[in-house]
Amino acid sequence: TGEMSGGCPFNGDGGMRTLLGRTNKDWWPEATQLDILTEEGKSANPYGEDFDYAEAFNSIDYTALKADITALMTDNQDWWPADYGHYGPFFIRMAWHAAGTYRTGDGRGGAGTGQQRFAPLNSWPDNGNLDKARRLLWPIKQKYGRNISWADLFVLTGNVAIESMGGPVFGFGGGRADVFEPESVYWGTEDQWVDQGVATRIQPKEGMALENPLAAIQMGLIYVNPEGPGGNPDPLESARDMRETFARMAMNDEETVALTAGGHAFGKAHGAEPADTFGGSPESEALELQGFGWLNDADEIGKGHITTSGIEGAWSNNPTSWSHDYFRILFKYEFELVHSPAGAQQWTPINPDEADMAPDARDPSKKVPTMMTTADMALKMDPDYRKISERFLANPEQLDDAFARAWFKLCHRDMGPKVRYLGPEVPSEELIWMDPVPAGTQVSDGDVAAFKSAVLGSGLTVSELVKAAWASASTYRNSDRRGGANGAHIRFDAMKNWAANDPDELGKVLAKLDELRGSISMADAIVLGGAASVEKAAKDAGFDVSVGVTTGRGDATEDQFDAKSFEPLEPFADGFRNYLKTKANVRTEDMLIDKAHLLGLSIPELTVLVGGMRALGANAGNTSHGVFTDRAGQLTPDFFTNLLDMSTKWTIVDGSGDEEYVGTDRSTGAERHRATRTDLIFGSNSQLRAQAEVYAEAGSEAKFVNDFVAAWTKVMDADRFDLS
Ligand code: HEB
Repeated sequence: TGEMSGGCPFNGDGGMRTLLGRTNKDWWPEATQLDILTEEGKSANPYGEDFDYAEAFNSIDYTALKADITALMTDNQDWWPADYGHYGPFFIRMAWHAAGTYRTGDGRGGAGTGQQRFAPLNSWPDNGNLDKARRLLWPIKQKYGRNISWADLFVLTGNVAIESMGGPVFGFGGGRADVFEPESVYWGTEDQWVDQGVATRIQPKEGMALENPLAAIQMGLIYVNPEGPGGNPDPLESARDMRETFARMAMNDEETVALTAGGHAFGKAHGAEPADTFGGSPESEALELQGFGWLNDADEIGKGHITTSGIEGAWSNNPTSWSHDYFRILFKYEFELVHSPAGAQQWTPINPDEADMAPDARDPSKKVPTMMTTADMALKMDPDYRKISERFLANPEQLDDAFARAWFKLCHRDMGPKVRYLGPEVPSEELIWMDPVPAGTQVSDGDVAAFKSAVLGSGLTVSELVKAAWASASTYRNSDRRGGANGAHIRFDAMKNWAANDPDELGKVLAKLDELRGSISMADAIVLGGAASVEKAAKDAGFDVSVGVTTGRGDATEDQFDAKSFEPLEPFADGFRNYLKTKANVRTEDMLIDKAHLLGLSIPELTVLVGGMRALGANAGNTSHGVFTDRAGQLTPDFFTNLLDMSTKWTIVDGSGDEEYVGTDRSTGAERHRATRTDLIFGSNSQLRAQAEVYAEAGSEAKFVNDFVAAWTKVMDADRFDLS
C-alpha cells in the first residue's frame, strides 16, 4: 500500500528531529574531536579529485569576466534594488567581510575558500543581507562555472566594484579554490551572538583581553561593534578595539585608517526599520525562503535593502564614486550622537551644508544627512589615528595609495607565496608580507649523496638532524600557507630562538650544515640533513629506504624577513616534539590535532609521525616522554607496541597539572615509561587507538617505516608551491 509501518524511524508523530538524533558529540562533548582532520571539502568536492582549479582559472576570458561584473554593478534587480542604482558598495562590503575573518594567530579565516557561503558565517549578524549580494552574483558564477570559484569571485567583484566607482586598486591574484562544506574554525566560546546582547570580549577594566587567536570582539562580528564596544558609543574605546582586532589581521594603524576611510567612501548603512521586525538568519530560515534570511515579510524582497546593521545613512555626499569627502566631512563638522530609525546609536554632522548631504538611496532628488559610526569617529578622536587621518586629509594621494595597498593585502593575506597568484593582474612589486623567497637551484644527485654522507659523518645525531628539519618545515600552516622549510627562515634569530627549537642545539646543527653545504641552499641542506638521518634510523632498524628530497629551495635574505610577522607562527604546543610552552585552556592533545590540521595531515599521517618522532628522539628539551623504546634513534614502531601493552599501568604524576604520566609494571610496580597527554591520547581516544593498533600489529614494521617516510616528506614539501 506504500504506507510506512510502525517502527520505521522516519514515521511517527513525536515531533521533528534531526536525522542522526544525538550524536557522539552531544553525548561526549568533552571527547577529543578529530573531525577537522577529515574535512576541507575533500569528501564533498563535486568537481572531483583531478580538477585543477589553477588550470581552469587560467582558461578564463578574464576581460570578458570583468566586463560582465562591471555591467552587473548597475543592472538593477527588482527583487533587491540597488542603492543609488549601483551595487558596488554592497559588493565591497561582501568582499571585505569575506577577507576580514582572517586572523594571524592561526592563519585561519580569510577569503581563501569561499566560506561566506556556509554557516556560521552566512548567518553572522555582521554578514546581514550579504546572502542577497551573493545571489546577485549567481548568474556570473553560473556562466563561468568551475573556471571561477566563489572565493575568487567575491574578491574580484570587490575589486571591480572599486574600479567601477573610480577607486584605486593595486591588483588581483586568483587561485582560491572553493571548498564545499564549512571548515571547522574556532570562532569563540560564547553561546550567544552580538545581536543577543552578549558582552564584548575586550574589557581591560576587568582584565579581559582578546583571546588568541580570535580577531573580533564579539561572536557574530567581523571586527568591532560599529556602535562602540558592547554598544557603548565611546570613540576612544572603539579605537582600542579596532587597533587590537585589525592588528590580529595583520593591519597596522595606517592600514586600518586607510581601509576604513576608503571603504566608507562608498555606500551606506541600513537601519530604516527596527531590526526586531525581521526574520532569522539564512541558516535558520524556512525551506521556502531558499536560503534567504533577515526578511521582515515576503514583500521585503522587492522593497530592497531596508535594515542591516540598524545604522542609517551614507558617510559621504557622493556614495557611489571614489572621493576624499569622508575625511573632509569628518573634519569639517562637529558631530552629535543620535539614534537611527532602527534605534542604533550613530553620529551626525551638526548643521551640514546642503552640498554635504547625501542623496537618498531610492530617490536621488531628495537629500538626507550623512552619518558616522562610533568606529568612524575613532579615526578623528583617537590621537594616533587622528594624525594619520589628518595626513590623508591633507595628502589625498597618500590615501589612494595606502587604501589600494591595504585592500590588496586584506584580500590576499591568506594566499601564501606569490607563485600561487593567478591571472593578468598580479602586481609585479614584491611585498614583504608575502614572505618572498628567491628561487633556488636543483642539487645534482651526486651532490645530494655527498652532502648526506658528510652530514652523517659530521657527528650530528639523528635526533639533532630530525629536530632541525622539523623545526624548519613544521612552521608551515595550511591555513594561510605561511611558514615551511623554503626560505630557511628558521636560521634567523627571531625564529631560531623559539623555546620549542632548543636554540643552542639548533644553532649548533645549523652552523655545521652551513659549513658542509657548499653551494646547496640552507633551506635544502636542513631538509637533506633530516632525510639523511631518517634513512639512517630506518637502516639501523633493518630497512633500506630512501627519503626523496626535491631540492630547489631558496634562502630568504634578512631584508625579506619581517620578524614581527613571523611571531604568530611560534608554537604554543607541538605534540610532534612533545612540546608545551605553558599549559593552555585548551587540552594539550587538542593542540596536537590543531597542529596536524594546520600541517594538512590526515589521522594516519598524524599517528605515524608522532610514533616515529618519538622513536627518533625528537622531543623538545630532549625529554624522554613517549620515548617508549630502548633503541631510540632507530625507526621502529615501539611507541605503539609499548603504549598498547596491557602490562603497563598509567597514573598521573602529582603536581604536573595533569600533563605528565608515569607507566609502571602492573605486577612489580617498577617504573617503565614517562608520558604526556599527547602520548597517551593514542591509547585513550578510540579513533586514535584504532590507528595505533595498525602500527602495533605483528608484521607492521615495514609499513610503519614507509608510512613515516611518506608523511615526513609531505611535511617537508608542504610549502613547495613552486613545484606544481
Ligand atoms: Fe564598513 C558598510 C561598519 C570597516 C566597507 N560598515 C558598513 C556598515 C557598518 C560598517 C555598520 C553598514 C552595513 C549596513 O548595510 O547596514 N565598517 C564598519 C566597521 C568597520 C568597517 C565598524 C571597522 C572599523 N568597512 C570597513 C572596511 C571596509 C568597509 C575596512 C572596506 C575596505 N562598509 C564598507 C562598505 C559599506 C560598509 C563599502 C557599504 C555597504 C553598502 O552600501 O551596502
